[in-house]
Amino acid sequence: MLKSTRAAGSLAVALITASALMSACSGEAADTTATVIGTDDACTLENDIIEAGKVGFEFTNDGKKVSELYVLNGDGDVMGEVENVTTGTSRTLTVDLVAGDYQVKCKPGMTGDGITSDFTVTGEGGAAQAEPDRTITFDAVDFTYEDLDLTDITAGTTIRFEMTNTGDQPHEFEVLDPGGEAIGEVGATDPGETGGATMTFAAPGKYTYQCILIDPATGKKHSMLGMAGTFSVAPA
Ligand SMILES: [Cu+2]
Repeated sequence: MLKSTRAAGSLAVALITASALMSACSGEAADTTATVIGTDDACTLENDIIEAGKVGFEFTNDGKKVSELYVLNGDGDVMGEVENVTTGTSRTLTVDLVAGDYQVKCKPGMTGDGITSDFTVTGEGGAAQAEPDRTITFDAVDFTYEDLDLTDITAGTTIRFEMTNTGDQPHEFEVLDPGGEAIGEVGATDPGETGGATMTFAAPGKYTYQCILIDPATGKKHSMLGMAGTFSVAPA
């Protein structure tokens, strides 16, 4: 893939390295900001080479549909997401990134495969994702998660999830913390495929998991058809 944006001058326009610019709307201070403009048929990242560290992706939805923004690593793992970004509004997604190849993905209408843009992270900064303490392997079928064992998780644990789709529709596995914020997800995974994600359970409490892809036959989210549940994370 051609990465022709070598001209540092044009990068500086879109890349603003000033923590002072980060507003209080994002819990985490970013080292760098990057701008993503989503429409109903495009997902435009204004710079495709980004310095390693905490990157604040300022996502503006210029489309007519409600949208989402994801950041994916080279393995296709979801590194972070913001959902329910309505027309004409902006949200910031802050993700800690080490050097490597990544994608941003906009999902207008919050369904389907979404639209991606590639980018590269360079430099020495950033914190690598925590090494998993263990792996939980399970299946997704239409419309339930099979062999999903979410018992005995304590706060501070990092878990690798591996989901194999043995159903007929794409499925995802999104986890929300006790405050309702997404902490990670196995992104939409096609039938016959296996998707993965690594998530750290920072706080104890009641977590939720769900698949909110839409069933074409009923127009309902899979979560309403059985692909949802809760589990407890015990204090460390
Ligand atoms: Cu599903």
